[in-house]
Amino acid sequence: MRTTKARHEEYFNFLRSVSLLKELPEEKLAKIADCLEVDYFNRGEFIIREGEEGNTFFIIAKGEVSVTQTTEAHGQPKEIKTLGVGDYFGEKALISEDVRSANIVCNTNDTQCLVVDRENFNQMVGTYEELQAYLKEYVEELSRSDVKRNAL
Ligand code: WNU
Repeated sequence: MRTTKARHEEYFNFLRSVSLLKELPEEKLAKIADCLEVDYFNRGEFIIREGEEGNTFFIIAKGEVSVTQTTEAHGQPKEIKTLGVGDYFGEKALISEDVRSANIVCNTNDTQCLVVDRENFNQMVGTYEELQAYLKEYVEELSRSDVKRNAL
């Protein structure tokens, strides 16, 4: 049997390895480990669809996903990058208060994502100015690359 405590420790240790969160104090990481959910996906499943409303932030604990986006020039979404363990996604809809701006499609079976809801995301980010500034900057950069590739 895997106890609640063992699971908590596992998530805590994993969160500690995520570069985005490296500046957060341990108590904060422990809180996040307490409030996250785990979601499982198989190859081909959409984790996020562009245009939908979204209230969650994801960190990949296992597996790989593709980021795809529809542009003016193509009817089908095109892959813009892949993300793996320790990478994260879904922050843009939360930070820009907008709908999802790209698709996230699962590439590998038994992919595991740690999921943080908007309230906990705001608590995680809001109290750390550097983290907030970093993500805001990054999200603005994403918007600029969306414009460059003529994303719809
Ligand atoms: C991109 N354009 C857009 C990625 C993940 C985290 C950071 C890049 Cl800090 P959302 C769709 C998600 C979006 C981003 C992710 O896809 N994404 C991109 C792009 O070029 N989105 N519009 N590259 S990977 C990535 C930086 O997380 O958040 O909630 O859902 O819009």
